[in-house]
Amino acid sequence: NRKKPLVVVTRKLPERVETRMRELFDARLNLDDVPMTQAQLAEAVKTADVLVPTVTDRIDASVLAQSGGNLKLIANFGNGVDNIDVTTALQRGITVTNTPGVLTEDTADMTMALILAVPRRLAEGSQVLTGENEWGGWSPTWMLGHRIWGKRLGIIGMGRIGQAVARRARAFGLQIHYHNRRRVAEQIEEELGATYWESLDQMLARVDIVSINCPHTPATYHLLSARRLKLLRPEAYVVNTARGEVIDENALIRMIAAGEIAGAGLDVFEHEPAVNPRLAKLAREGKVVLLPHMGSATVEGRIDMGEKVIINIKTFMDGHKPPNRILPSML
Ligand code: 8YV
Repeated sequence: NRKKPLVVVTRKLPERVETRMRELFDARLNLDDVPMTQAQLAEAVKTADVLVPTVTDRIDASVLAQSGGNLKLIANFGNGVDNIDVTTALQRGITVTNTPGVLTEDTADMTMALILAVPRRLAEGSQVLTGENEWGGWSPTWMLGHRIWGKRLGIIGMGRIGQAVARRARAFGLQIHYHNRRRVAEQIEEELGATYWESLDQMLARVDIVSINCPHTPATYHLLSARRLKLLRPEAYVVNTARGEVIDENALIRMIAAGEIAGAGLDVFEHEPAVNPRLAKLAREGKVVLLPHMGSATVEGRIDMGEKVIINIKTFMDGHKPPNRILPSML
C-alpha cells in the first residue's frame, strides 16, 4: 500500500481527467482556474512529487531552485515545453514530459482554417453581417479575396503538426514546400509531394503562404526576423499556430501595415495574453485574423492531453521511463 504521489495541477482540467487524477494520486487541483503566481509555483514545488503545469506557467530556474527533494517529474499539460527551463530541471534530476500526438490534427485543422481565413476574407465577411456595416448586396467585384489553390505553402517545422498541415493543404491544391532542421524521410516527402529547402531564406522568397509549425527554442526565437520577413513577396501571408516568439512580431506588424506583406493569421503572440493593439487595428482593416491560442482547444483534445499526462505520471511512478520524456537532444 504505497503512499500516493502528491500531484500539483496548476490549472483546471476537464472533469473526467480530474476525477481520474483524484483516484490515482493525491491530486491538488486548481479548481478556481486562477493562474498561479511565481511565488505560488515556488511554494508548490517545495512539497510536490509531480507538477502538472500548462503553457501559462513559467517554470524557470528560480522556481526550480525552490524544489525540495520530492519533485521528480514535471508532466507538462501541452506539447511545447518552452514554459519550462528544461535544462535546469534535467540538471536537478527532474524528468520532464509533454503530450505529443494527441493535438496534432486539431492544431493542423486550425492552421488550415487560418490559411483559408485570411486570403478568403472570412472574418471580414462575417463582420459585414454582424457588425455595423451594411450589406449592400452581391456584386461581381465586391469582397474579392485571393485563391489558395495552386499557391505555394512554405511550412517551417515538418514534425507531426507540419506534416498534418501539409496533408490538408495538399488536398486544397496547394504546393508543399518545407524547411526543417533535418530533411524528412523520402517516403513522407513523396506522400506529401513536398519540396525540401535547406535554406529557409531561399524558401521564403518563393512561397505565397508561410506556416510556422516548429517549437519555440533558443534556435527558433525570431526565426522569422525582420531581415527574413523582407524576403517574402508583398502578396505573401504568414500563419502562426506554434509560438509567437518564433516571429519578430513588431517587424511583422510594421510590414503588414506598410503593405510589404499581405496579411497574417495568428493564433499565438509574443507576449500572451497581451496582444499588441496594432494587431487589432490591422484586424479591423481585414489584414489579419487573430485567435486567442485556440489551436488545440477541443473538448476531445483536452481529455486526450489529460490522459497522456496521467500515463506519463503513472509510468514514472511505477518506476519506468515515461513515454513522452523530453531529451536534451530535443531542446
Ligand atoms: C495548449 C499548446 O493550449 O501544446 C501546446 O504546445 O500550445 C497548446 O496545445 C497549451 O500548451 C496547454 O498547456
